[in-house]
Amino acid sequence: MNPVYRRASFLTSSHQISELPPDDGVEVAFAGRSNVGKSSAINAITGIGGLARTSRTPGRTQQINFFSLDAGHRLVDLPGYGYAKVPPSLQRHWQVVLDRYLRERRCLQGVVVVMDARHPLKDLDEQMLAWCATIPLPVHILLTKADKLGHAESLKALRVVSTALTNAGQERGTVQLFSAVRGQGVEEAHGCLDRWFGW
Ligand SMILES: Nc1nc2c(ncn2[C@@H]2O[C@H](COP(=O)(O)OP(=O)(O)O)[C@@H](O)[C@H]2O)c(=O)[nH]1
Ligand SMILES: [Mg+2]
Repeated sequence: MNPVYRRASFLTSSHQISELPPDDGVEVAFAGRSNVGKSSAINAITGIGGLARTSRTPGRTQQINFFSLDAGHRLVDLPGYGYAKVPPSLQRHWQVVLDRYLRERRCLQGVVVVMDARHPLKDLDEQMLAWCATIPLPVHILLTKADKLGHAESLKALRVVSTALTNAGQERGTVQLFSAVRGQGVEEAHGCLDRWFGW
């Protein structure tokens, strides 16, 4: 493992587009439904347990959290989409912020879309994939909580999501199984991030 992941540290949180840190270096953002396991994935990938705050309660991450690996490389924990209990006005706010972040951020090199391996491809996940294809930004899918699935079900999830990537116009998109609990798939995720960061 590239030791730089273990050197990750919290940089800043942004609530508005105007608060984003300078648009330089390279960023990789983690997107996904609320409570799917984005923050846990960032912790597993960096090997730092408490780096990104995780929560049993959905809808908690209502800011964009930036983590520096080194001076020019950042991981970004995006607010989760699709949590019904977030007030509509706040949902709209985040939709606009996410939309602008993904579309306008020049240093953004790729999006890791985190989905629950047990039920991937919810409507908003499909929209996210289709939307990323229009930018166009490379997408890597983590099918997380794979510890909850048997072998056959995991393989089926991989197959279904690969097909969906192709259908969404993301022929070069990639997908893998992941478990923050077991540390499964961390090396494979590093492989993708290393490519995007140019290492
Ligand atoms: N079994 C299992 N639970 C997980 C995994 N990743 C996250 N969780 C749990 O899912 C919940 C939400 O995780 P969190 O990372 O906060 O989700 P986020 O809202 O997408 O950032 C927490 O209770 C985590 O402990 C995983 O790989 N396996
Ligand atoms: Mg989170």
